[in-house]
Amino acid sequence: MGHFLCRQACSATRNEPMTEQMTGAQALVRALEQVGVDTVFGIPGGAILPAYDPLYDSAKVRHVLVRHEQGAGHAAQGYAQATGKVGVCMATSGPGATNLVTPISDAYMDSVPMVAITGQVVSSAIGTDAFQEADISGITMPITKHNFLITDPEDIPRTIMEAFHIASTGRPGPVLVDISKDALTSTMNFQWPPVMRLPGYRPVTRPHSKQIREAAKLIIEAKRPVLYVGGGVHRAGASAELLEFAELMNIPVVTTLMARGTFPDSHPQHMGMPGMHGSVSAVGALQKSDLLIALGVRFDDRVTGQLSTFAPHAKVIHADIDPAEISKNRYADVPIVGDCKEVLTDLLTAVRGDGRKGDYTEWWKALNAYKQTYPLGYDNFEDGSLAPQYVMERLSELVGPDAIYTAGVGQHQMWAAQFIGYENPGTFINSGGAGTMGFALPAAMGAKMGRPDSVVWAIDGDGCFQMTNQELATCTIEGVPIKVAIINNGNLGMIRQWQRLFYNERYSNSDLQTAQRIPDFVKLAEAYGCVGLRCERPEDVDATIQKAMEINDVPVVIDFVVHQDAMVWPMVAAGTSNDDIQFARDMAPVWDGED
Ligand SMILES: Cc1ncc(C[n+]2csc(CCOP(=O)(O)OP(=O)(O)O)c2C)c(N)n1
Ligand SMILES: [Mg+2]
Repeated sequence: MGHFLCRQACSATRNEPMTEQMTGAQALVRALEQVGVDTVFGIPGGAILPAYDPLYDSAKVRHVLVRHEQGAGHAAQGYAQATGKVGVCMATSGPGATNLVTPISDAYMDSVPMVAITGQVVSSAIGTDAFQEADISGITMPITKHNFLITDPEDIPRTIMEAFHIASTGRPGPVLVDISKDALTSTMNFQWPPVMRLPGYRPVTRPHSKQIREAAKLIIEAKRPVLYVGGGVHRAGASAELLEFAELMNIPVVTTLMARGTFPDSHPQHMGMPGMHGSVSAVGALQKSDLLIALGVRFDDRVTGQLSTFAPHAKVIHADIDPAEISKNRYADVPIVGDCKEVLTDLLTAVRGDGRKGDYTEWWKALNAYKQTYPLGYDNFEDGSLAPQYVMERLSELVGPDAIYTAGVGQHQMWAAQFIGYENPGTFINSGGAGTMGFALPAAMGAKMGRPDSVVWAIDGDGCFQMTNQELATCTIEGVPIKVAIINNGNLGMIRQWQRLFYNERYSNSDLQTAQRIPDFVKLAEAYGCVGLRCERPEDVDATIQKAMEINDVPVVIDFVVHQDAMVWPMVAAGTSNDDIQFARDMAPVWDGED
């Protein structure tokens, strides 16, 4: 991501700095062009309106008019994750800006490079409860990597450059630029390139050689090492180095929800996804390990389960570009601050230099036994209704690993993580940290706009879909032919699952009544100018997917009507130990040495 900015900045470097008189609004658009922005998702309003006027003339920046600012934010996230560039969204002051809060917080949790630009009321009115005033920089202070309030137009070009630099370097994240209306309308001197003023912002990317040596020593001496791989490895673009290192050392790999595809699912060393709905083999590998090589991970509670019993026998090497992550949840015996690509490259050199390799014969025997004894599975229903997991398996088979998949949040998200085979980094885009319902559809739109040649499928829940489906209008009008697979179980399924397991089957407010076709998703799709398809029986799944694959001029929505009682297994109940994982209700694996 760093290259993106450098390339833009360098291309703007001339002998004479460019100086020109213009309005702050014109300067904003010019600065966006200079840093290489080609797509902005947003909705205009009073305070940001001055910026929309020069935007109308820009030949370089395409503005996509969304139907809700939340859609703009998630589209920017999808765009960023599909392209590796910074995603950009724009909104007006007050309610426009507050509608961006959810995607900003989502981007913060998942380290997505994003710049959000908001209009603010005129500077003389700030703090007076003026019409459509909200203190958006105050509101987003804890959920942005950095944020700015601009009231002087002269600050606009420099701040835009800084915002893109901060968003895309170090640990990526969202940056908010709030600009008062008078700063947009006043005249200023535009100079490019500006000089950034970011004293103290110097992310460390090169790992310390002493830490690398320590890590290499532990790895060579370990008996049961595991590579615990998170989203940071993908953000660093380090999949090739990961594969090389894992194969050289013959170490098993688990990929978190944010790292699906960073290591190929089909690889014999892949143990699966760890965590609350992870595979027994991945969870078992972590629990029985004597050394976690944790790369770009956060030791999130959804992965560790009860922290005090997580991987109890393991020493920890923890590499992350953000020093604040290290030893935050779990003590790191060998902390390494650095970019995962550089960490893996240096580790490769260190272990090659040493020449020794660990003997993991016993370890692999145990791991392969976990894999064979407890593969992912599911039940089909005797009444001939559709199992959602079967839909995922067929999508995986027919659509394949070259497509980009996005997901909402809930059971369908977990099934998409479990039953679709990912082979390529960045092909599963979902809301991991925040768990934001409504993420899938606008994120798919953004991903498709960033990578128009890729096939993009949104795997959505019937609940999630009802939160952001209005962006289908945007997709149809802007010519963004995404495909949406609604896993329609008629319920807030993940809520229903918890109520079934932990609340005595008291299904309080989780029945969406979608089974009565309110709304009718096929008609809704058609109302938005999309093709709507419905599939209710296993025997129709392949033909329906194939039909959707043949339509490439308009968005396609498939209403997969599935059984309401399908459950996500395995499961580690919240707050309990990973050792108590169940692969089906009241069914626990038998670990070595147990009866
Ligand atoms: C914005 C938001 N509100 C509430 C939740 C809590 N929540 C998590 S999963 C879920 C159910 C999602 O239902 P649906 O989209 O139908 O997916 P399913 O679990 O049925 O596959 C809810 C309400 C959330 N994650 N996000
Ligand atoms: Mg549902």
